[in-house]
Amino acid sequence: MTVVPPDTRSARRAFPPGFAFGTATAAYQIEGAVAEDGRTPSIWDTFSHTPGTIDGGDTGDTAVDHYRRFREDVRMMADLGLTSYRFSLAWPRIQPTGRGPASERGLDFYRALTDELLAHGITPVATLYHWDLPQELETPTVGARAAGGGWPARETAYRFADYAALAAEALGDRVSTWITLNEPWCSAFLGYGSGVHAPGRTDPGDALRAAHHLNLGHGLAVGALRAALPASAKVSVSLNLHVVRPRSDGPEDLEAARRIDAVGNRVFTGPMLKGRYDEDLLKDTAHLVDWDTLVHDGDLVEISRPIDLLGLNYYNPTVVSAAPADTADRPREDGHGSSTFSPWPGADSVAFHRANDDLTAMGWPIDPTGLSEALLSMHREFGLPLIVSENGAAFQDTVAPDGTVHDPERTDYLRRHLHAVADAIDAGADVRGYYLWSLLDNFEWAYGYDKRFGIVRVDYDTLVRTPKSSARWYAEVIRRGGLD
Ligand code: IFM
Repeated sequence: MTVVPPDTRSARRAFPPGFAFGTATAAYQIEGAVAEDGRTPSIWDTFSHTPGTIDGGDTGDTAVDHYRRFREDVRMMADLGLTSYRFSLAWPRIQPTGRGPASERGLDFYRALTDELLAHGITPVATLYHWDLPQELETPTVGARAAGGGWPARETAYRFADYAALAAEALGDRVSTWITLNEPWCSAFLGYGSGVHAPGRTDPGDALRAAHHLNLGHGLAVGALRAALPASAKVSVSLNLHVVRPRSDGPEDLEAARRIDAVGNRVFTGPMLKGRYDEDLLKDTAHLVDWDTLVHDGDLVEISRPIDLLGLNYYNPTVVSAAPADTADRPREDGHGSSTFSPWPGADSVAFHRANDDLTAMGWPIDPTGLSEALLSMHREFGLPLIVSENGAAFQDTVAPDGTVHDPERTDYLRRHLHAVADAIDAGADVRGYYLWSLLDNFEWAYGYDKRFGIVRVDYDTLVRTPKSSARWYAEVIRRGGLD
């Protein structure tokens, strides 16, 4: 990957006409109302209610009550001037058991939300799966299999495609851009590998099986969306591709980087965008899974159905080296939570390092050059139009006595990363939009509510929303259509 030097010009940098300035959220992180209107538990409801899984014992039961306050939230988006909004559909709201017909009450919420967005001139972008698998598909209570479902089971991919069809049939007249999966790496490797995400399983073979079935689910869902949507609709996927940097040019560190690139990136981009799993990935993981049995004839054709847009979620680069033998068993500092089980099957011999000490509240190093690199490398390798489907930062915000929140670190992070997007566009990448993570402070998965990513503060006692100074800054960028 080529490092793009930061832009040193002070002139105004405009984004291309029609560039989407958005924010992103996910259903379980903001909606609350988990038992409302027929919604059933997802794996995240079960996981977050399991003692010891989430910091502070937090759950998404109430989250920020977006389910009831969505009109107020859309008004706020309109006040900020957002041109687009990326949200996720809760599968257990739309198809409560993960099978069978859609729940009209569940769909009504998304009909109302998208109507409200459109009425305010905000383009909705819907993600089908942001991690909230119906619990009934993880541990079926009926049917032949009483346990051992979830993404390691092939059937889940087919259920996902059915759900995609139901969602598209109901909302296809309002939503023109669809994202199949959000960060399937997290679903597979944090959910079934390290176990720091729901459903909290820790089997490297299952993690790889989950990855393949997420790929298959994506491909089947692309087919289902195309069948249900008008030809003008855009179909995409959001990948948290790891910008992997070897700590040195030594062969062992290059080998560490190759392994992480294989199981962090190419495990998804290979089948989805090239119709193949790379030989080195298959070899690295052959002792963990029987790929010949796992991948059926025709799967790769299904998975590589063409998409229109590639979504990139970027937060920080990943620096790796070969690990000395005696450190291989220690919990790793790879920024993905603490577990003695690895989310990197086939890469036990890799050590993770911080790229620098300029850290967000997540402990993630701040390095916008990684965003330009990733966009350019995706552009060169796949030639697809791109969106930044997530980018943002958690910081410990301080509320002033008058209730305002001044968050210059977040503004600086966003400014530098938007410049990195502009750098990539200048260098030839076709980037169509930027979705800031996140609109509101919300439930940050295993970290609970302690980590605040929002440009709008949520008081968790009163649920009152207060735009932070970063929100006012972003509104100004949108108003001008560019950066100074
Ligand atoms: O909050 C998450 C989001 O759900 C997926 N991408 C990363 C964000 C920050 O951790």
